[in-house]
Amino acid sequence: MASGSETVSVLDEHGRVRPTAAAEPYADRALAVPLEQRIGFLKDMVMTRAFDVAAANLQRQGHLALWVPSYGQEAAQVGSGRAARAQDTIFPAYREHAVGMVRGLDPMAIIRLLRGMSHGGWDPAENGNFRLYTLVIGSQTLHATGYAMGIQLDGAMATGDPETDEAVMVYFGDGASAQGDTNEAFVFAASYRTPQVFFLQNNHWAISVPVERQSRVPLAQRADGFGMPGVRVDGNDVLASYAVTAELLDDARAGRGPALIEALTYRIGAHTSSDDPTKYRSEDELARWSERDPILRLRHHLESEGVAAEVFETIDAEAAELAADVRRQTVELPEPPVSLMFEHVYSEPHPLTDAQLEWLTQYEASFGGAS
Ligand SMILES: Cc1ncc(C[n+]2csc(CCOP(=O)(O)OP(=O)(O)O)c2C)c(N)n1
Ligand SMILES: [Mg+2]
Repeated sequence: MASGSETVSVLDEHGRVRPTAAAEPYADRALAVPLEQRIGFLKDMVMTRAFDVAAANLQRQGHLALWVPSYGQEAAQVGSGRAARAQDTIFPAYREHAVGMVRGLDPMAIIRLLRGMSHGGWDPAENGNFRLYTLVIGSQTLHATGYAMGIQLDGAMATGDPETDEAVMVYFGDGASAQGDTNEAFVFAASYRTPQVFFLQNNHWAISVPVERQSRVPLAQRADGFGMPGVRVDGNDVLASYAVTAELLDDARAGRGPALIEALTYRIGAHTSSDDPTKYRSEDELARWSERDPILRLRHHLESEGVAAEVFETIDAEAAELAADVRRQTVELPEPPVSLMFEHVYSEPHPLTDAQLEWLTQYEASFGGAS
């Protein structure tokens, strides 16, 4: 059977434990996740959702230049993000807010980026090796593969020590799967057997282009042609997402080569705040996927495991607090000085940028107010 033709799922749509046939190699690992950790997954997902909704509203109120919603993709992101080890390096695209948060990134760093206040975002070394967002579709797959080749050259893998062996995980979308960069990254990764996992979130849309335009076969099957395993996972099932990623990252760290995961999920929100999805997708489709909300699924599962109502109430209250805090901090953000955009163009002072700064400073002063 070609890999990727079946979907790994452990929780069904109602949150019941019903592993599919394809889940067989991963089910033990998924079901061994202690209840406390499953509650932690729910908290990660609920916190990210609250952050995402607050940020989308802030954009609508004029406080952010742009917002890129993660709404609906929380299980794919939290499951995979929590499967990575501290020493692993993560290359996101631009929608992976949940992954950033589980790696310890202050969500205000994302806010500052999308308010246009910072020109990169954060220092990955101080933020869980969570590298910078990239809007150039698919480019991060090459960065990730290059980094993974570096790990190989450094001998920082396959030593047999799970505490220090490193791997890389790169996130990208169904649209990015059709980019040249991504396919070149697959070629290099497979032929050099780099220690990395390609985590493809198939959220069914690349802005207004449906996934059917990207491929005639399930995207996970593409891995076969490059010579690496491809696994299709139910991306709205956090336990499946966690178990498959943990397994394949272990393989990568141990020197057993790269793999492709296709996580089936759905972008419930707009592509970005500049997009109007009602122009190209049906209400029925949206309603069908809204019923498969990954947070509700995990919540139903935890309820059936006997988790008390107060636990959910506490999580919801903490999430509301985070959202309020993000709103408060955002409206209080100071305007950055106009000089900031010139400061990081070159590492040394440069006469051209100096002249431009001088001109802009005088121009701002011509309005009479403080610049
Ligand atoms: C190289 C490049 N081409 C085109 C674009 C414009 N663009 C921005 S997002 C996007 C769609 C990406 O879809 P997908 O990879 O499925 O990711 P998603 O946004 O669904 O998470 C495109 C074409 C871009 N940013 N970079
Ligand atoms: Mg997509």
